[in-house]
Order: sequence, then structure tokens, then C-alpha cells
Amino acid sequence: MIEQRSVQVCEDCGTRIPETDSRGDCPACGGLLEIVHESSSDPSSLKELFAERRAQIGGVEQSGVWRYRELVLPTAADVDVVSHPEGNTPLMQRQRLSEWTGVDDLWIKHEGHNPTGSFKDRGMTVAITQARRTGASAVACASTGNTSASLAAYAAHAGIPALVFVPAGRVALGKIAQTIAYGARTLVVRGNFDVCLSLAVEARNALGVQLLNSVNPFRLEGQKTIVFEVVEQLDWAPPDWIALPAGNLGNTAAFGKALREARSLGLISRMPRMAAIQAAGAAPFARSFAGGFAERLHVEPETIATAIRIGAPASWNRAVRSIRETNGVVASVTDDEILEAKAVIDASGIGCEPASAASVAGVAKLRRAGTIREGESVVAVLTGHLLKDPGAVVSYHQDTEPRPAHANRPIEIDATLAEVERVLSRQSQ
Ligand code: AN7
Repeated sequence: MIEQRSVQVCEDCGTRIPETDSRGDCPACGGLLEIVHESSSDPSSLKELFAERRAQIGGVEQSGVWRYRELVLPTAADVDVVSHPEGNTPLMQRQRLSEWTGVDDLWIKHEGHNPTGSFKDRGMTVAITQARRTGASAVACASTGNTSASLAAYAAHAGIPALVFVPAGRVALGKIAQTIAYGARTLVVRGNFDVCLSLAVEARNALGVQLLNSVNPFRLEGQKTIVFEVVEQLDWAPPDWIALPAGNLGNTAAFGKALREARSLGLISRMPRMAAIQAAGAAPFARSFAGGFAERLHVEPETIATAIRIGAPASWNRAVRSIRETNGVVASVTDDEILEAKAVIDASGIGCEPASAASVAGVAKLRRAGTIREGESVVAVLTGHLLKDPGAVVSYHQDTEPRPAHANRPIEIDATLAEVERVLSRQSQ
């Protein structure tokens, strides 16, 4: 067996602390921590191992996170792992989406197919596993809804009390329903996500709970597996581009780390370019990119895509590194562009929540601008399931005036065949 060791390293000052230290930030300077796995593995045996595990029946390695355990949390034993299981999400192509975006070779990676319906489960299985290994008495997060749903589900599985801070009136119905149902203590805060996160940090310091937002380095280790799975599904031939929605920038950070590690291990032979897409009303990272990342910006966020309604992203420096190292771009799309992309994704039978549609809207925009060139291959990540935000669907199709381009209005009728015929003949005219 390969000798493996993992440590936490401060990204700002390089201080090293043991993997099992659960304080959450650098003891010397307060900087964000990064997990470094010190091991030597050869790429072809790793690829074989990952593929073998995929065919396995039962056991933790059937998870699409834990079958990459050497690159995620090698020291976790099977009994430590808290898994639902997660990952192994589909990579799909749809003619309609290729036509709409103008990208023939477009792949959709649907992370809404995770146990709680979002990509957050991949990070949460690792963070909760580590929280249990280090004896956490309680776990907490601030969230726009998906992290809280995921935290609640994994904490329930682990038997650890969960505390969540969510912005009042700005969490989509499916997410708040999940969070309550899975049993987390739910605090609805009068303030936006950024306010919730500051409060959660204070609560960590005062109450001694472990904070599992994506500033927690173990979350990022799990989220890396989206990228590993994508390149594995493409037989280890990376696409030209990987597009994803960006809010608090945890995923942007995780994707860059995954690509860097996959490249240095020799799992892939070249880097795809990353395209991080923000909502125009919550786009500090896109604005900063346009200015060469000279400044770290904050905005007062507003967008229909409540998942990414974030004005002061926490994983900023890590995300800048991801974009730089992949020769990536950051773009923004308006709420109307998001809603149109979502309507087309939904009508293709795939479906997603509004924030997820930002990736596909961004791909269409970058293709029109010529940034994505003719013939290039693109993987667009859908981060959350359609049913997360039923309110957005009803409002678009039923309540919006004037009627949007792709609206599909339900029609209420009396229970007679004559009514059915009347409505159908009117519609076919
Ligand atoms: C569907 O749940 O921040 O840039 O608290 O739910 O890694 O923050 C959610 C973020 C994209 C952005 N798509 O990812 C939370 C939260 C969906 C999301 C993002 C989120 P990051």
C-alpha cells in the first residue's frame, strides 16, 4: 500500500499544522488553510483503482467522492466515513443546448443528481467525516440554502447537532424545507449571506462549534472530485473549457486545486480553461477580473439566483489562483439571461435551479463573444436540482408579465371533454 500523509498548510504564511487539528484557520496569521497530501502514486494505477471501485457493490468506495480517496482524505478509514453516498453524477449531451449555446461539443455535468440535490454533498461528506474524526460536538454553516440542506443531512447521518444561519426571505423553498426536515437548528437571520457568514464565524469562536463553510479546507477536497469525475468520464482527455457558477468561490477554488493536482500527478496532460460565471447583480469577482484582479471588491448583492446572491466571496485568493493557473475567465450574466438559459435547460428535460443556469448562460455569452472558439469542447456544471427552487419556475411560467419567451402556462379548465377540445384547438391555431 502507498504511504500517505496529509497536512494543513496556511495559504498566506505557510504554517503547517496536523491534519487532525480542527481549529479551522491558521494559528499564526488567521489565513485560510489548504490540505496537502504527501504521497507518491503513479497515474495509471490510480486510474485503474478509480475504475475498479466504480463497479464495486456496497462499501464506502461506491461513492463518487470516496472512490478518489487517495486524492481526498487518504487517512480516513472506512468506519470514519459519513456518506449517503454521493457523486457519480451524469455527464450528458443535448442537441437543444448545443444549438442554444452555439457550442457543438457541449457536455452537461449535473451535480443536482447528488443525494440532497446539489454539488455541496461532495464537500460535505468529507467535512462531516473529518468533523466526526476530530470529535466535533456541533457543526455550523452560513448558507444561501444548499450548504445548509447538505450540512443538515450529513450531520443527521453522523449524529452531530447542526446549526445553520440563512438569510431571511432569500432561501428557495426546497432548500429551507430540506434543512428543517433533516433536523438542523435553523436560524433565519435578518441580513444577507455575507452577514450570516460573519455571524457564523463569531459563533464558531464563541461557542466552539466547527464551521463547515467552504473556507473549511476539507470541503474543497470533496468538491475537487467533480473535476476528477468529469475527466474520468471523458476517458482522462480534458475538455477545452469547464464552466461553473460562482458565488462564494469555494467551487472555483476547488476546481483549480483539482486541475493542478491532476496535472501534477499526470492524470491529465493539459489544463482546461476555467470559466467562472457570476450573476450580474452579485459579480465582484467578474468585475475584479476585468481589472486584472487588482482589487478585492465587495458589492451589495441582488439576483434572482439566490444561491449565488453573495457580495463578499470568502475564497477569493484561492479562486484568483484557479483562474490564473488555468488561463481562465470570469464573466457575468443578467437575471434575464439566467432565466432564459434555465428555461431551455428545463425544457430539454434536464432541469436545474437558477444559479446553475448561470454556467450555461455564460457559455452562450462567451461563445457569442468569440472567447470560446468554434470547435472547442465545453463542460458546463449544473450545481443544483430544478426542484430546489419551485418558486422560480412558477413565477417564470405562470406569473410573469409580459409572458417570457419560453413560458409554458398551465391552463385551468372545467372537467369536460368540450373544454379540453376548446383549449387544444385554441393552442394549435
Ligand atoms: C446551486 O449554499 O454558497 O462559488 O451557502 O448553491 O462555491 O459558493 C451556495 C452556492 C453555485 C456557488 N450553485 O458556489 C450556499 C452557497 C449553487 C449553489 C453556488 C452555490 P460557490
